[in-house]
Amino acid sequence: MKLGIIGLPQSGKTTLFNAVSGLKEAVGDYSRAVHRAVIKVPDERLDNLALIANPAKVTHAEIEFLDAAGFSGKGKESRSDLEITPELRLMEALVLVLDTFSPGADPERDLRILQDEMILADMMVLENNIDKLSRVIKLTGRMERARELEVLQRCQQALEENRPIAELKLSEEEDKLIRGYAFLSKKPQLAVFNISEDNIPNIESLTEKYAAHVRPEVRDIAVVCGKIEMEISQLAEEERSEFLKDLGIERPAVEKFIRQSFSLLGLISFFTLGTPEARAWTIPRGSTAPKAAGAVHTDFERGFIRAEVASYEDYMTHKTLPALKASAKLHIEGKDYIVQDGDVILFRFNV
Ligand SMILES: Nc1nc2c(ncn2[C@@H]2O[C@H](COP(=O)(O)OP(=O)(O)OP(=O)(O)O)[C@@H](O)[C@H]2O)c(=O)[nH]1
Ligand SMILES: [Mg+2]
Repeated sequence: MKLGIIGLPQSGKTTLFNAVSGLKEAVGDYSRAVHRAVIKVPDERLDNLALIANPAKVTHAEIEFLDAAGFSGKGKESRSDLEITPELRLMEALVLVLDTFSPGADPERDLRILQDEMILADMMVLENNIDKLSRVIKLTGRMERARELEVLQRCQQALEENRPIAELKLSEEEDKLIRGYAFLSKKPQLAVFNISEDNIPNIESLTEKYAAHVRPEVRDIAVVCGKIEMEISQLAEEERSEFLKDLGIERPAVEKFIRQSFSLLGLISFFTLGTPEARAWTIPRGSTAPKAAGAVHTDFERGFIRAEVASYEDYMTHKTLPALKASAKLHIEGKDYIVQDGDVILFRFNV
C-alpha cells in the first residue's frame, strides 16, 4: 500500500510529505533527498464509532508514502530526466506534485512533462525487453512466452501513440503477464496542485478549473497549500484548532488528500468494534466477506460462517447491537457478500 510522491524539482514534494507525515525534513534545499513514512489514514467515521464503543484502543488504517527524488534536477526550464529508481517502480500509485505558487508557474505544462517522462521511461523498458524476449523465444522455442511478448507489443503501440499503459484494457491474465515490469504509466495518478497561501480561499474554484484540464490517466486531483499544511502538521494539538479557526477551515486539507490517496490505491475500510479495540481494516474494493475476515485473521477466513453487518450510518443512528437488530438494520451476510466501504462487521466463525 505504497504511494510515490513525484514532481519537478522544488515543486513542494517534501513539503507535502512533511504535511502528511508530521515529520520535519528539510525543504527548499534542492537536496532531492528521499524520505519514507507510514502514516495513519484519518477517518472521522472511526473516531465517531469509537466515541460510542469506548474501546481501550483505536487503530486507524495505514499507508506508506515515498518522497521520491524523481527528477535529475536540471531545473524547471529544461526537460529533465525522470530518475526511475527501483523503489519508485514498486509504488502502487503515484502522487504528482505541481507547482502553481512560484512566479511563472505552469502546472499544466509540468503535468505534461511528468507524464511524457513516464511514457518515455516505459518505452525504454519495453524496447529492451521486447528485443530480449523475442530472442529467447526464437532460441528456446518457449511459446508460452509469446503471449507476454504480444502484450508488451500492445503496450509499446499505446506508448507510441502517446497513450499511457493505464488506458489499455487488459484482461486479468494479460495484466499478470506484465505486472513484473512495473510500468509507471500504468499506475493510477493523483495530481496535487500546490497553491500559494493567498489562494486558499479559492480552493473550490481552482479545483474545478484544474479538473477540467487533466488527462484521463489522472484519476483524481487535489488542491492544497503544502506550505500551510506543513505548518499545521507541526503545531501542537491545542494550537492547531486555533490556527484552523483563524484560517476559517475545520480540518486540514491534507486529511482529505490522504483519504484520496487511500482510495486511489483501490482500497476501502471496514470497521470492527470491541472493548479492547475499535479498528479500521483495509481491503481492496470488491472484496468478499470471507476475504475481509481474512484481513483480521486467517482463521476467520478459513472458518468463516457469516458476517453480521451494519452500515456506518445505521450504527451511528442506533448505537448498539440490540437496537440495530430491533430495527432490522443488522444484516446477516454470507460468503458472497461484497463488503462496502464503512461497513461495521462482526464475524462469526468456527475454527
Ligand atoms: N508559497 C508556497 N511555497 C511552497 C509551497 N510548497 C512548497 N513551497 C516552497 O517551495 C520550495 C520547495 O519545497 P520542497 O518541498 O523542498 O520541494 P521539493 O519538490 O521537495 O524539492 P526537491 O526535493 O529539491 O526536488 C520551498 O521553499 C517551499 O517552502 C506552497 O504550497 N506554497
Ligand atoms: Mg524534496
